[in-house]
Amino acid sequence: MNNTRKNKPRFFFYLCPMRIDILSVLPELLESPFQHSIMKRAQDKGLLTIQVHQLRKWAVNEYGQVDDYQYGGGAGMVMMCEPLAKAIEELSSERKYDEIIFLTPDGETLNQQIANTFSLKENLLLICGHYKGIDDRIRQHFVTKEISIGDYVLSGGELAAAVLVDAIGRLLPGVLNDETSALFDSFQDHLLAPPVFTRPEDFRGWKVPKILMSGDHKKIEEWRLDQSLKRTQKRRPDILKEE
Ligand code: 6GU
Repeated sequence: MNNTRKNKPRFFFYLCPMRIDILSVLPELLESPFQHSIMKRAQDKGLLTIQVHQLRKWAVNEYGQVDDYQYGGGAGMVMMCEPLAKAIEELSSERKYDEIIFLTPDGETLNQQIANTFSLKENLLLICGHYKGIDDRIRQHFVTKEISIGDYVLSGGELAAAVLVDAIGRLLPGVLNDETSALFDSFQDHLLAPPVFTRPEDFRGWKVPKILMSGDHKKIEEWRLDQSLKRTQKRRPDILKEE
């Protein structure tokens, strides 16, 4: 059984933050994304620890080599077994990972449900690939999940890792100001979010829907649900759940 938050008493949420380790040859790419806004708050509150590790620390030689030509020929380098295996084994000796996730365009496409599931874990290890990818034996023997962030190719897994960490981090209890707000996100209930408005009531003659000013909370909720449904039907009929 994986070690999940599910079976723990609620106060453990605060004593037992999530930890995410990330293996990368470009750790600099992952500095800024977690130093602002909600990801910063999650870390400041002690709810999330993110540790980025330079894979070259486990390089095969003094030149910092972590990649090599691929067997069978062809352009592009492949990330070698040894640095990855050593890194994964060393990190795994310090804590037990619930999942070892490889970011790759041929992985399972990330969606809200996957983010929700990962947000219940305690320790995640993310592996960012580069070049032509990583030696397949690492995928076979260490990796437990392979995740893509969409059907397009990025030059490395770092930006995808940043997306995944953000999607997970904001779901951790206590991270969002108004904890209920993640419940009303687009995709959380198979619906897109309704349109939102703020001051002024009239901008260049473009008016805010009257119902939102009515103070009738029941009517407003009905209107929002109706807007969500219409939006989803029009834009994303594929996510509408049949109930
Ligand atoms: Cl996870 N990695 C790379 N390199 N490209 C991607 C991706 C991941 N997801 C979509 N494109």
